[in-house]
Amino acid sequence: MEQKSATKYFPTVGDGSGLAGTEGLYKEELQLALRNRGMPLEALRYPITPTGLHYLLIHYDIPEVNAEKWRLKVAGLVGKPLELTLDDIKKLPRRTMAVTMECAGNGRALFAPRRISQPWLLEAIGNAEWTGTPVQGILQEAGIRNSAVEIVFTGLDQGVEGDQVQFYQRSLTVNEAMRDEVLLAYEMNGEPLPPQHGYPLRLLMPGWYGMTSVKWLDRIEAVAEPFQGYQMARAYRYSQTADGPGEAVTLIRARALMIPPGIPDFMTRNRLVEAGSVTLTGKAWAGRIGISDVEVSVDGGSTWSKAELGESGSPYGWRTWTFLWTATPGECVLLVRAIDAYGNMQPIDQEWNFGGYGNNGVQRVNVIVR
Ligand SMILES: Nc1nc2c(c(=O)[nH]1)N[C@H]1C(S)=C(S)[C@@H](COP(=O)(O)O)O[C@H]1N2
Ligand SMILES: [Mo]
Repeated sequence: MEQKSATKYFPTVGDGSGLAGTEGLYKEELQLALRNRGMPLEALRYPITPTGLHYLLIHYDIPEVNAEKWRLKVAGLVGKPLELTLDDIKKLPRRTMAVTMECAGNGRALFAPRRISQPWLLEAIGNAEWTGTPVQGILQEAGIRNSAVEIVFTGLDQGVEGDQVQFYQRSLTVNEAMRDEVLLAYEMNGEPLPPQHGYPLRLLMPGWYGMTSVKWLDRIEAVAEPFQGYQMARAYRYSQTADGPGEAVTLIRARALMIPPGIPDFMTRNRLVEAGSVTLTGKAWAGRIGISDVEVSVDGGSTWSKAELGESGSPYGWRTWTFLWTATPGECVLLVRAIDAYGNMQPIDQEWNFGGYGNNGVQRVNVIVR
């Protein structure tokens, strides 16, 4: 299924290790950063992220799709292979959900050394409202066979990665794919998906890091063996080395983020805040696990206090937290951390891995109070 190539087509960026030190940024990282924008952290103020502020991650090119001609193919170990039009899919049971999406590479550029790739700091997030139909229904209609162990989702976008020519592909076990909340989504925030978010149809896997939510879906295939494509076997592994197998990256780890208070310095983004009462606020999430607490430190991490948690609206969406701070003149570092329902606390520094995945180390905001 995966198209292997023995050819090395393109030069390597950097010294060949795949890693970069803490100084500077390669032009190629900047090129990726300009294609894949992040959500400015002040947009944490919106309960539902406006479409134009939601982060983007596109490995290759945004494919051109003619929705009239487009069909979703459902194939492999099924009794009745399907070819569905967008209208066919829109007639199926419809569900709308707010879902926090986060790229597995969020925090990558805060690791030292860092993997040469999309250099996210903290902004690879968004919480849109997605509408679609459960994957479950389509697999049942196609008559998925008992011999199927995984479902492979293939996008229309093709590129070269790790010297392999490939379509973007990810798989899920049948059990995960059959969960109620897993959608084939055709609307974002009440509008048809925009090109950059997967028009006309994408997978939406709430609670998992974003790589699983395959955009520009072309086909869904039930298979008898765990799928070993590049994006499963090579990328998205927690590993200490470039080629170590490591553990698969799956669920979103706990994270809280703060709207940087006051006003920014243009260059450093450090903050200037007026002394007095300041309401610190932001959002917190932990994939499908849910948040139990959010804590704030206004003294660089020496002491922590509980923040107040808002309603948990959607089980897969973020929650608001707030904390009243009496700011006194001087310099300080503000921190915020989330604890998930299993008691996992965001670390100050997350354990390093080669790909730069799952770095939920706490946010630090440098502030001058005047
Ligand atoms: N077909 C396809 N699907 C894809 C990708 C891609 O490059 N191609 N990127 C994945 C990654 S790594 C992430 S984080 C999310 C980003 O979704 P968004 O751009 O809608 O925020 O889409 C995922 N789905
Ligand atoms: Mo991602």
